[in-house]
Amino acid sequence: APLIRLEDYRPSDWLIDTVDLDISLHPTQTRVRSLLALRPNPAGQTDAPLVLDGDELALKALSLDGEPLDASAYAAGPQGLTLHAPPRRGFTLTIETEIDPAANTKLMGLYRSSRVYCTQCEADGFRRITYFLDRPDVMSVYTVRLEAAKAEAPVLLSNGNLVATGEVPGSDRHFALWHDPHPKPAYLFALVGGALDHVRQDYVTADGRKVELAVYVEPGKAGRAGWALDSLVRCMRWDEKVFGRNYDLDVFNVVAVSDFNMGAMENKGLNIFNDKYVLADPQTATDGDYASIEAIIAHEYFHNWTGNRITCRDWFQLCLKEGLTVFRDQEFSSDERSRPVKRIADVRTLRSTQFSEDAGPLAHPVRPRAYKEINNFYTPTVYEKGAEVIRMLKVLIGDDAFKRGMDLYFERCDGTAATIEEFLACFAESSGRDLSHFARWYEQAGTPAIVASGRYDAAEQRYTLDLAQSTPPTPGQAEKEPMVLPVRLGLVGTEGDLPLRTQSNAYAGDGLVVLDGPSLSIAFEGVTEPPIPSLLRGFSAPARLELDLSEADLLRQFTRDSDSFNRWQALQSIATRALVAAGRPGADSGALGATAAELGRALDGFLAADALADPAFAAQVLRLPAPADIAREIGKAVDPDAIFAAHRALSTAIGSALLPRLSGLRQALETKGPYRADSASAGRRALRNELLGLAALAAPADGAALCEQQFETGDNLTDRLAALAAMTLIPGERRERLIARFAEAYAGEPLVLDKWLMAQALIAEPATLERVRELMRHPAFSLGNPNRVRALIGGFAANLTQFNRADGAGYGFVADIVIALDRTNPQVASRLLGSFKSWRMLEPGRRRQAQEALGLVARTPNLSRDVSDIAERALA
Ligand code: HT7
Ligand code: ZN
Repeated sequence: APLIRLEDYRPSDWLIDTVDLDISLHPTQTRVRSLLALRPNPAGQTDAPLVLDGDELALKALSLDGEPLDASAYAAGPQGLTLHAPPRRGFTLTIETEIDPAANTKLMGLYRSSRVYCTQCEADGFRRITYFLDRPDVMSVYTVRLEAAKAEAPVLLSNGNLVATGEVPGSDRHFALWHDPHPKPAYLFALVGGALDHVRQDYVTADGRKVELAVYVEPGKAGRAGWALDSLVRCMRWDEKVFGRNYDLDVFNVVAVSDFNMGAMENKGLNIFNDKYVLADPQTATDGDYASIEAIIAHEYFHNWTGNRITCRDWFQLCLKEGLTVFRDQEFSSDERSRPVKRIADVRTLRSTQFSEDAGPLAHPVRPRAYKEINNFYTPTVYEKGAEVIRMLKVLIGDDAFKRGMDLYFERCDGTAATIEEFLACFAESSGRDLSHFARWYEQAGTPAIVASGRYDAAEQRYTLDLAQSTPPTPGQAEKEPMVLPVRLGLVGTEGDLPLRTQSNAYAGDGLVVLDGPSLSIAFEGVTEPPIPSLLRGFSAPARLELDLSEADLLRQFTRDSDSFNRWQALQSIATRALVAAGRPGADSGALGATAAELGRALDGFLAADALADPAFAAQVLRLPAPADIAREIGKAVDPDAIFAAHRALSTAIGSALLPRLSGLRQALETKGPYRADSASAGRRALRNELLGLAALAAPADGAALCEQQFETGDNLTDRLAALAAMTLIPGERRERLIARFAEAYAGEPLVLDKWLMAQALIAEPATLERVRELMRHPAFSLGNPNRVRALIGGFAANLTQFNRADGAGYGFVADIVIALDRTNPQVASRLLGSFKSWRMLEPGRRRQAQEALGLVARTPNLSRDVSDIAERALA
């Protein structure tokens, strides 16, 4: 496959002002008639042929300005349509294609999901519906007529506003006509047709527009759509208040489908969702699901301004919409819930997904410079690191200049397909700052490391802080330049934060130091006692911090720091250090005991004093870094079994230290009355269930009884699933009984059974591989549904010890599934292959096995571009 390069970008030679689509839906023979109003682009080449994109298409008819075209005037194939000598003026083209939605297993373009017609066009799925200039900088006004059998598809939806509906005389069919006045790229086109139930609500925007909001779901599921609709209303108000953005159509529809390659899609006025991120009631969704639904509904809605009204010039600019929109949804959730707890959760995700991507062969810049398959760049780096870059920008230029920069961006770039350069120019202007160095965040891959050390001079009452940065090499970028790193900091004394005074006062008066060269030294004056430096407060830069504080200082920081994030981080650092030491090859695990005792004491004291004040925060404090985070910290010759054993030992020891207070605390945390999804209630359940997990490890017999009791008496999925998850830590008959009970209780609930599949796939025992193979034959599983695959096979691939079995059987199993799945759904297959991204850090035996499995995939004939791209880059 050819490499597509950012530097090769050229404007389109042709523009398409309007598109009139007439789509006659049929399960296997859908007819698409497309009338395009084309004209030469003044910015393009005037003598160019017209080359329209296609993918697996069959041309049925073609005419120019209403006249059928002679066969010599064009060339048409499944992958494109070329007009050799188009007129050098505006003209219309009418193209008829026929497609087979039922046969579309790639779930890109028009497909069927449980009898519902739906589309997914980002990044390049529109070309699977009709020949088109399928690139984001070609923006057109769409009018869409949909026609279908009334019985099969009583609901017919597309983008924009509904203009007309009616019967097709003399048939069992009907039609709906939609018009979207906002020019948009083809990737935002969508249609839905099917028998769907819905819930609806009227909404009036801050600028007075009446909007009909609706959430469509499979028949019988409307009772589970309320939370999504409620979240939609809240995020619309929030965007008005915080970003001054109003909605701009008369309708906003959300549709949930059960077969979807990703989480959701922001099609203009018609967001299509994976039903996992819409459907919620207390019996079938967890607190985590409620939070994800709220966040993803907001994310897709926020795209209306950051993505749709202002879209991307080309796919290299993907982070322009994705990073910014993730930042916006994170801020929304922070305001709706607890800001510090949200930040901690986001940083956990960033470290586990993005830092690991950055540390391996698939590392790439936030704005990649080249790609073979764009679908492989919807990554944690583009999304999560992209959001961190926006967050840093806000810290660097301040809230006020950030807000003015955003306003300028909305004003200046509205209706355009923009670039990162245009985005940054708005903030350079609003802040009066030169952001050219900061822009390196978009170009340079890898996670910077900050090495910090401090010296206290008691006589001079001076504390000197030395900071240095470096970024490790990544594929194609051997040499790294210094980054602009905003380091929020404080000095923590015995009574809390000390005042920050420097001789020049050039730095740090406001607790912000910008490390933008290789190193920096700052002297703080008037420091009356030896302080503990609290660096990267709120995780102010996506970097690794190396700071050698003693265990005693970290414990002190945990109790005294005014920054909640760094309080949490202090205990994480203690645990990480101990686990790294104990998990290294040939390590002596004896040292772990002392740390376990210290941590146990600290946590016991903390729970006694603070747990009920902020249970959600306490739950985060109790949760150790994941074994995979420890593996990344160790970084080479990793032995997953050793790390896992150390992790288990530390968790068990902490559980033992907390046992005496466990049952009293669990009782005190019990939520009274019927289930409520609010974040305070969720926080109490989170801490209670964290304690249940520790009980299962520290006192398995009693723990198993607690799990059984919680499962049988629990009135919500959060508690019942937590009981199952804790029970999976306790091998034996009781576990198997609860697993069976769970399946019985939730038979017929595919989204709940996904969690059941995943809980089993994550069991850290050698029998898991066989269990997973068997579960593949369970009626709840299907290789054809992405959610099922991600739950069972993705769950297994995330199981550190079992995916990375020393005998290589885990790798072989996943590789075989990738190869099989590639024939039907390359996107899901290539994401699964991404599970191999950390193979190079393993000890030699496992490394060899992983390399062999990757080689097996890479050598398979007729691989998709998606899978071959990942295999090649992983092996390079
Ligand atoms: N913008 C959406 C991306 C997306 C997608 C990309 C490739 C293949 C399928 C897809 N479904 C959705 C999701 C988002 O970030 O909002
Ligand atoms: Zn997005």
